[in-house]
Amino acid sequence: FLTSPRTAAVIGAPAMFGQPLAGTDKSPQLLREAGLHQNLAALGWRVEEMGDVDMTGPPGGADPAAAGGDARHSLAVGAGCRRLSEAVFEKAAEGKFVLTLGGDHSIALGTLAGVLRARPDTRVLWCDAHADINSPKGSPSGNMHGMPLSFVMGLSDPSTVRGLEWLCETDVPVLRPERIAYVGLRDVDVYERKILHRLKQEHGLFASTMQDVDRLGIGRVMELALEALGVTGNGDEEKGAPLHLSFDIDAVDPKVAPATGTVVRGGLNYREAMYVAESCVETGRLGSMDMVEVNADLTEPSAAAETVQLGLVAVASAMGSRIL
Ligand code: NNH
Ligand code: MN
Ligand code: MN
Ligand code: MN
Repeated sequence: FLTSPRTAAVIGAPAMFGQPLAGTDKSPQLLREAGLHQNLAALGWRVEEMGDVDMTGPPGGADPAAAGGDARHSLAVGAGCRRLSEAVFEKAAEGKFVLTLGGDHSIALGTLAGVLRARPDTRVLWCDAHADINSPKGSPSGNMHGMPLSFVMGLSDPSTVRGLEWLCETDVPVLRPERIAYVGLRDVDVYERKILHRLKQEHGLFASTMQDVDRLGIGRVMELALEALGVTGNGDEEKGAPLHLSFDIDAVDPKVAPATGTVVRGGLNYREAMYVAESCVETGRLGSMDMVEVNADLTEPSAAAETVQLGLVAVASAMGSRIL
């Protein structure tokens, strides 16, 4: 599926309407300024910078009426993700590695729609403290960064949410539960727990928690996750499904990644976070990645810079950076 080997398209998705805190919109630029392109070039990538997608809202401006309710700011989230999905689709279809810089995690609605349309066999590794599988009705917050998987997996009907109608009108295959694996979970809502239990029982969904990391170690957890996804990487580049890594920085412990909107203690340590990225690239199947939820406005500058740096090294690890 990577027919344009070693070419990475970098897409900025400066979204902030999937959650209430301003600042996630600055991350694409901060990641670039911290040296993203130089890092990727040093790893041997040809970098195609696509600039930022407009994630601010529908043409004609924001819709103040959409601020409240079950799916807050759905017009803005929907319009931005529609544009993002087109950009991701185009680059994925060109056979390039697609790196999307968020933005809050609602952008995964756009990246997954685009990558699934171009590469229908795609498997997803979701590295996050949260499950992001709330429905608009089930969500306690109404924040759409907690919902992208519900729509992409066909558990909520996009035609019922203003701004998301395009998702059912576009030829996007549904992401089946067998094709997603969670790592890092430790803050799951009541409604989400029901969904995850059902999907586990009925479809063998792989949903690991921090307790599994404690018990088995990150090495075994990633082995099981990739096995469940069927991307164990036997070196055959022709066969096997593509892998997408959606990396929410809040999967990492707040001591290591403090600059993010919904911190939850007890997360991945620095090496465990790198290991997730490293084991994804080692499959030889990784073709796209999101780096999301970095919010440099929420901490003092040095803590923010460290979080941006962590995002950068996680991307580098996923794109082939080696210790030896
Ligand atoms: N589950 C909560 C919600 O839906 C929090 C989601 N926050 C995230 N997700 N950062 O990754 O509102
Ligand atoms: Mn998330
Ligand atoms: Mn999260
Ligand atoms: Mn099934």
